[in-house]
Amino acid sequence: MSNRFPPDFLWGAATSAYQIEGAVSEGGRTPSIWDTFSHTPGRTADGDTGDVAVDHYHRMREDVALMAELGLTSYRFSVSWSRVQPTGRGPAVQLGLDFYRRLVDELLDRGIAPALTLYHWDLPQELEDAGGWPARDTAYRFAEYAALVGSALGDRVERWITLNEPWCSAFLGYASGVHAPGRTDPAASLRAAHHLNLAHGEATSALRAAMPARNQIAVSLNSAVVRPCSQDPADLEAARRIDDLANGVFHGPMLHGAYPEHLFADTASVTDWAFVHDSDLRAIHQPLDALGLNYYTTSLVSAADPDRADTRADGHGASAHSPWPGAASVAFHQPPGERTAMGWTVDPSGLYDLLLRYTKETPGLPLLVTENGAACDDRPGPDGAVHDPDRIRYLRGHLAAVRRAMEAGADVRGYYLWSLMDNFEWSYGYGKRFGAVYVDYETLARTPKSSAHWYAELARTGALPEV
Ligand code: PNW
Repeated sequence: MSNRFPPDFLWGAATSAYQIEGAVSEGGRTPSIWDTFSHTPGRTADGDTGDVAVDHYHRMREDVALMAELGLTSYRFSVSWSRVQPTGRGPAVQLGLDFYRRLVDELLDRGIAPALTLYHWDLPQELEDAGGWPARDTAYRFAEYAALVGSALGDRVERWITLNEPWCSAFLGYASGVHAPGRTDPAASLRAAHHLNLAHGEATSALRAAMPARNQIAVSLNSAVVRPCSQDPADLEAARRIDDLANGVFHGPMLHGAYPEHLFADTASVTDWAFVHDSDLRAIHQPLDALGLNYYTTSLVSAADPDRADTRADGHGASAHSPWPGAASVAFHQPPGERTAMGWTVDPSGLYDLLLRYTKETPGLPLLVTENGAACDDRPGPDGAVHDPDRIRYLRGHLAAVRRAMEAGADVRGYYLWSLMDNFEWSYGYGKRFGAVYVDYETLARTPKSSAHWYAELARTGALPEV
C-alpha cells in the first residue's frame, strides 16, 4: 500500500466556537444554551464554563499563525450563532460578522482554506426559551441565520457545513441531558432530531440561494460504528436498532429522503412522529457536495440480558436517562482494547469500515473526515515540552485506515484533526485534552505537542511515516 496521500488532500484541524472563543458577552453576543448549561451547578466537571475558554476571540491572529506553523491547509471552525444574531432572529450584528470575516481573511492570507460550520451546539438561549429544537420554528430560524452568514462570507468561504453532529444536539441535549439544554424527554429528543434534519435541508437551500454556486455544502455526522456482540439474531437486531437511532435517523432523510424503515415502529412507544409534515422529506433531502464524518470509536451492543455482568453505561456521560429512545432492549459493552483518556476504545478499523460504508451507500459523494482525535493525559515535561506518543499512535493508526479506505475506493478529500488545541470539552470541562497544541490554563500560553510537530511533517510531505 502506498502511504502517500494525494497532493490536494486537505490537512486540517478543527475547533468549535463555544469550546475556544471565550469573550461570551463581547460585541453584543448573548447567551447560548451552553452558557446557561455550564453556569448551572452540577452540569460540568468542576463547574467549568466557556466564559474565557482559550480566549481565541482575542488571540485569533496568534492562533492562525500557529496553524500556518503547523502547515495546515484547511481549518474547520464554527460560528457562534448568538454572536452574529443575538436573539436568533432579525438582522445580523456587524461586530459579530466582522470577527469571522477577520478570521477568514487571516486564514486566506496564509493559504489555509476555511471550512465553516454554522452550528456546533450553541443555540441562542432565546430560541431555547421559545421551544428549542423540539419546536419546528427553530429550523426556520436556523435557515434565516444560515442565509445571513452565507451572504456575508460566501464570497470568501467555499466550504460550508450546516450542522455538527446533530445526534449530540438531539439525544445528549434532550434525552440523556448530559449536554445543553439538559432536558430528559425522549419524545422531545425525536422531535429535535426531525427539526435538526429540517434545519439542515432549509439551511442548505438558503445557502444555495445566498452564495456563489462554486461553494460546497456538507454536513458533519458523528457516525457511530455499531457492532453486534455476536451473530445471534437478537444481537444483530440490537445493532440494527442502534444504527438507525445513531446514523439512519439523520443520513436517511438527508442523503436518501426517507427515515429508516423500522425507526417509527422502534420508537412507537415514545412518539407517533406526527410532527413530520408531508413535504418535510423533500425539504430535507438536498443535494450535497460532500459528507463530513466525525469518528472517535466503535460501539459494541447486544440484546439486553440482565444476567450479563459486563454491560455498561453507553459511554455518553453519566446519566440515568438513556440517549437512545425506545431502545431499552439494547445493552452496550466496552469494546476490547486500548482506551483514550475519555475511556473510548481505540479502533482504527471502525474508521475504515465507516468510509467504505458511505462509499457504498452514497456513491459519488466526496467524503471528509471532519473530526478524529484522542484525549490524552498530557503534561509538560521539565523542559516545558509536551510529549504525547499515544496521540501520535492514535493519529497514525487512523490516518493509515483512511489511506487504506482510499485504496479500496473511498473518495476522501481531507482530514481534520480534533482538535487544533486543548479546549472546553463540554460537560468534561477543561479536564480532557484533545489538542495537538497544549494550552496552559493559567497563562493561556500555547505549546505545540510532539503530535503537532508530527502532523506538520505529515502535512508537509503528504506521506505517512512508517514509525
Ligand atoms: C465531538 N458521544 O463530541 C464534538 O464534535 C466535539 O465538539 C468534541 O469536543 C469532540 O467530539 C470530542 O468529544 C462528541 O458521546 C461528544 O458519542 C460526545 C460523543 C461523540 C462526540
